[in-house]
Amino acid sequence: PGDVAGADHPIVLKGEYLNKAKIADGGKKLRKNWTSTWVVLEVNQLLFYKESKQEALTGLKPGCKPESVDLCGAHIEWTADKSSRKNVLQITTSSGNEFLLQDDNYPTICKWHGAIKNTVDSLGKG
Ligand code: I3S
Repeated sequence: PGDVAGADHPIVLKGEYLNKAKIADGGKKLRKNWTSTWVVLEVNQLLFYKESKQEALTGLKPGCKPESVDLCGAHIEWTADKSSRKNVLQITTSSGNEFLLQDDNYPTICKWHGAIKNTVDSLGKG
């Protein structure tokens, strides 16, 4: 089973809670709704779990799947104008999905920005 989210791909950055808002789906703008999400970075995708326990259950419990974000062809950038919050980064996928990730702790969000950017760049080199 090649594409089962969270099952087969090496983890680059282990789970941590970040604030997440999906602001567009397939290019269509969505109403912003910030939620705290358990985020895991794998070599080719970002996974959003509702809670940390859900990561442990994935693979054990059918249907217990995270939301996955394909990083191939994606863009990541800091944004100051999509939110009044500080330390906000934006990920735009090749399919036109847009996500904001935020944490009040700057070193925390910097670490995620750097790791996601490295991943996007390495996938780009193909
Ligand atoms: O970009 P917006 O629409 O000002 O984002 C705010 C809204 O999502 C708001 O929810 P309501 O539209 O239900 O009021 C949130 O409570 C705010 O947090 C959003 O603004 P920030 O600046 O926090 O991203």
